Amino acid sequence: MKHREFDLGVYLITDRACCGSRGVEAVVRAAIDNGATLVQLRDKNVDARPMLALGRKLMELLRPAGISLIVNDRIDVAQVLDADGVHVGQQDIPYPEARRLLGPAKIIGISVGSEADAREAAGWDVDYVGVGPVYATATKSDAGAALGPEETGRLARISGHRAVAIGGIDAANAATLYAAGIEGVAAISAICSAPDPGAATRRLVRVMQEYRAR
Ligand code: TZP
Ligand code: MG
Repeated sequence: MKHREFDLGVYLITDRACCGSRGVEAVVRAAIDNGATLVQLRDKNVDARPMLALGRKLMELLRPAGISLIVNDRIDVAQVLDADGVHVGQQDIPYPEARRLLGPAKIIGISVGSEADAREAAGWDVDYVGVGPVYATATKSDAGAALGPEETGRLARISGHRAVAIGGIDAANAATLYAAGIEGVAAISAICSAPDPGAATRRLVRVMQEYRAR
């Protein structure tokens, strides 16, 4: 069984601190109303129950919109929610074990930050790779050195998988990534910290659409 289709184009990753008093749910609503194509629930500092509670709310928003919910790190939370998939980093449960736990129908994305990561990913049947950080970012303290758009594109090609770029991406630099052959851009602060998350999403979506129209 093949999992459902998903669009990496403008991939919102949630962050409670960046969303602030507006709350994660309101930011996700604004983003999907303005063209975000995929959403990841990410929270490094929360227990399972509040994460499940938020995940349930996001599933209620996303399901009717036909947008997939990916859960960062927490395979158990993804299973309880029956979310569409998970994203696992280089220090998380390895891809083969994640696939064994989730089965063939779920979306599994993995992080790629080096040529070694990309080569390992090439041997796996992952659904997508998240390549980065492309640019310097304050959002993830252990993100590593910035790769730049060319190296990001090269690592994506080595992996042989659909790829989304991550790290310091906003509407001003997103075009460079699409031009480098990357299918989508993932953003935390460009959307979650924006004064108007809906308008910020729309700006990213416009860049994506310009590239897709070519
Ligand atoms: N992985 C690599 S960089 C990063 C993650 C989760 C943070 C991206 O956040 P921002 O605010 O879009 O730079
Ligand atoms: Mg992780």
